[in-house]
Amino acid sequence: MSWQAIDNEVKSWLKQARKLILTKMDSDLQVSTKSGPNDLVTNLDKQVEQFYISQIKQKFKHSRILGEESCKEEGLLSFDGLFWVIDPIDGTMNFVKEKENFASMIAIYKQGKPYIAYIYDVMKDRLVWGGPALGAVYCNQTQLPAPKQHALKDGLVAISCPMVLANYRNVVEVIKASSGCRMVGSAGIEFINLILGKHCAYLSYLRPWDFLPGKILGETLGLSVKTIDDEKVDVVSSSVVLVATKSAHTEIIELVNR
Ligand code: 2AM
Ligand code: CA
Ligand code: CA
Ligand code: CA
Repeated sequence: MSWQAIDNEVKSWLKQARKLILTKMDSDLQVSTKSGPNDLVTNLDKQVEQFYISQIKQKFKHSRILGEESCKEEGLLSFDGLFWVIDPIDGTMNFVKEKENFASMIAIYKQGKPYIAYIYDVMKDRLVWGGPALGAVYCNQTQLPAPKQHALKDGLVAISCPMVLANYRNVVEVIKASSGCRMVGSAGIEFINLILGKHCAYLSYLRPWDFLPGKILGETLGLSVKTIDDEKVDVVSSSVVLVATKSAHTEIIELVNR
């Protein structure tokens, strides 16, 4: 099966999910909490994830699926078929409070290797997609150049979640050494900001469905995606992830671990 066949299907699912979200977000939104008051899930997170899963199961039989809101399969990367990672709505808090700055994301591995990924900024109707399958990344129909290798002093950094700020106190030095700090609240949108060359780094505690789509896209364009300790990111566990231009990466690792 060609990547184009997969791509046609996935893009049609993403557009259908967008329609569902736009139709229901103002009139039929049920919000509940998961691990605490700041960890939300809505009926639309669940509905969109179930929609993707049913489509994958119908169209791509030799598949395994890891979805944030439902199924958690193990032994994934040893699998020789397609491995799908789904984050139906990334930035659920933004979705509920702001009604913007959230993304729908899918990462696909083939025979254990990164293949193709999608980050869809739903409200901007902006789809960033691509990966090793095609050796390129696009924003809608436009092929993207590799992001400019901004050094830390010339770039904005995004730093998310209290856990990072509390445990890595030198992060303040990173902010001081940069052009400034931004916090969007959706890992997917943060990855888009790096991929489009708007920011030079993003630091956050993330789970596989938060970082895998952006990792596939970012690495295709030469961004560095490592743990805060400068280790390889384990693709099936959670870590404090640093996404950065190569030059900002070196400076940040030095500052944080000083
Ligand atoms: P989510 O909205 O899909 O849960 C918010 O800073 C970003 O971190 C979002 O991309 C959010 O994804 C992710 N995140 C990861 N773990 C989280 C948690 N326990 N609570 C809230 N957001 C979390
Ligand atoms: Ca969540
Ligand atoms: Ca997420
Ligand atoms: Ca989510």
